[in-house]
Amino acid sequence: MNPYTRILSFLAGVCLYSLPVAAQSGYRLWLDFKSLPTETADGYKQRLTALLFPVANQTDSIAKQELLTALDGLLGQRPTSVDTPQKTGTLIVGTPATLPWLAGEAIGEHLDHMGEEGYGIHSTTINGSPATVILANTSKGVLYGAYAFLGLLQGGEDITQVAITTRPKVTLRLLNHWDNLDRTVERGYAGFSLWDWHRLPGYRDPRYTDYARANASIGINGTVLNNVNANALMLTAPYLEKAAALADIFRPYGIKVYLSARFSAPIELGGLADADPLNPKVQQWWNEKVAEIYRYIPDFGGFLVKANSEGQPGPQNYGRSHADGANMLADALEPHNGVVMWRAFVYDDKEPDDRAKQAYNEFKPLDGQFRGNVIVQVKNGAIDFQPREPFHPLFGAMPQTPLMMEFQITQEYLGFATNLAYLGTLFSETLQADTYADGPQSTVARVVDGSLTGQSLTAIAGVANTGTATNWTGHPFAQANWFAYGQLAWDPEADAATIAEDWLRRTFGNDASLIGALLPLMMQSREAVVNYMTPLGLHHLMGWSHHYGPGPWIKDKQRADWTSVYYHQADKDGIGFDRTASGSNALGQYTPEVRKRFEDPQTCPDEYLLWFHHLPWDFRMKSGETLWETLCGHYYGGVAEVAGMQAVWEAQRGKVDSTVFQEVSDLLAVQHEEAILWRDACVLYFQQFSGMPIPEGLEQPAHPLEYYEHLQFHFVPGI
Ligand code: GCV
Repeated sequence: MNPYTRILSFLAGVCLYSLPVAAQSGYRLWLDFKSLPTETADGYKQRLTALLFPVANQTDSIAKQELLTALDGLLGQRPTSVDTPQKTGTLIVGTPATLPWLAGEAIGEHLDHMGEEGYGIHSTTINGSPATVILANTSKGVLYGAYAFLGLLQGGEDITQVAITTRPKVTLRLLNHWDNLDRTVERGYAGFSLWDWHRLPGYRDPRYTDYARANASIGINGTVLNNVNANALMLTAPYLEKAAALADIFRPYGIKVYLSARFSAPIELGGLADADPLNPKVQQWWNEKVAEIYRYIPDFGGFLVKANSEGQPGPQNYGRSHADGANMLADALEPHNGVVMWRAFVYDDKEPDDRAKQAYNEFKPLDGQFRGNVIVQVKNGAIDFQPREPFHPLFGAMPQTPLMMEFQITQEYLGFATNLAYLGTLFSETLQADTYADGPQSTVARVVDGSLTGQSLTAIAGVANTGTATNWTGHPFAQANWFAYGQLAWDPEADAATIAEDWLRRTFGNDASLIGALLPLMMQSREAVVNYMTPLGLHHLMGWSHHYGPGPWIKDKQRADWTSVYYHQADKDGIGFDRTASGSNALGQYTPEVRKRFEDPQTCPDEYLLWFHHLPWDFRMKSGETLWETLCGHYYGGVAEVAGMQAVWEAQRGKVDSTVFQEVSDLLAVQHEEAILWRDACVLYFQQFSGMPIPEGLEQPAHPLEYYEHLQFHFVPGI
């Protein structure tokens, strides 16, 4: 890097917040370090009068600048930069390289537990004077520690007794952008792609820095820039140069760039006759392409691949397996330390007996056949990011293969950017699910963090919900899902409620009544969506193709498993997909303990009942009600819950920024209408089969079923 570029990129590094103040509503995310109440600030000021932070590189500079700016904002006091600990309270920040003497202090022993990316935050005494120390083995750890420390202050935590030592349990913590080169975002509801490809690499939008900063603040260390439905052009020199510009901006924030690779690129770009992974010319093409990428991006992370899925090309086009395809790319990347993230979201185009079984059927036999730098990326459930799915049966079923989790942060199936749905609960529910792969406590979290099977290559991905929207995510509360994903990627055992509270405090401040009201609202919000969209284990009932609104009537499409009737199987005799031994036996893909939990409809948890069972409308639920009554109860209950959320929010008027207040208020009103739409459409649709009345006392739908069936939505975002 020449000196001029270095200065420019440093300035970009410290140029926080690119938008004019008037347009900033929500732009600052959880990093808006506004002044704390005087009493809280005064409590901190004494301990934070001086800052001892020797800077060795650009990452250190960023961390130092963040601390100085944020402390100024929070406390109205900028600490004095010093070279030695002071008699007054000093904030000491460094690594063994920048502060060698720290390793000799008692707190230095914590360094052994921090690894490459972890950090410690400890209140201590140095030379008899109070000190707060942020220490780490690397500058990246220091940066994470600085953000975490500022989070403590935002939350009003007592910093006289802090003793935190932490390291991430998962090594690669990534966002997956389903961003296309024309700047549309597949299943994106927050505007267009952040990547302004046309103006890159010449123009480096300061927003790229703010993006990196937001991710670093929650421990995300990688980003896949382009859609898994990949365009081969992404691998051409002009686009690699653009990607390299982004990589340069992200690097000091500890974020690596990855790319989605189109499997047929050797044909499209290289003019080869095929893309057969066992064709030496194809291997050679990839070797050279990968070497070229590393010339542009020396720390390139690797490829994400969607192959033989939903029309994407892949090794099966040549009679080869997923392992053959992944290994070919892995061999090209291995000399450069790159990885292949090979997606298990596959289903073939023959009429399947049950799409839920297909990934397991294709991948389980390949266990142990992948190269060491391949990790198989598995969605949280076996169908497709539904409001609720049981955990994917592949978790725990491939002990000899690193498996990574793919969550969807963008709300494709949970109401886009109009519905408030806190997803920390969804993510956590999957991570805490017990696979029983190696006895009890074999949670999905332990598959993902590698501890169950001793895997050292560990990773997690979240399909991003970011875009050009001023507030990044469309719905102000969708920021919480980005935040929660980052926290759970760092520690899959983390508690969803604690994360939600942390986000609330960092976003809205520490008003106890506000937190007391909004925390339960967030914690219940996803369940409300489940209730008015797909209760009791129903799934895939959404509108055709754009996935907006209800569409339980969708049928007769080119593939049965793209329709709704395929999944709910409602008829005069009942509703639900029999996945027990008497049906598709998808349940047979789980361990006996999990099978036992789900196989008897009398004991199967209500949440998963119709996922695994086809039951008569008058089936007696554990509550004593019929299935039909319970189904109606959930649909109506979901709408009532949204009305409850509206009331709770209304009570916060005056306690949050007025622009954000109004936006959330308006969106909750939209959500309420959409919830009624879902409820009425689904209840009327299913009623034609149940032949039973909507239970007494519940409001009748405003229109007949035909009205809902004929609703058309044009220009829906995200396609
Ligand atoms: C990127 C679902 C989505 C598609 C998405 C696909 C995938 O089918 O609707 O938009 O494509 O999942 O995860 O590959």
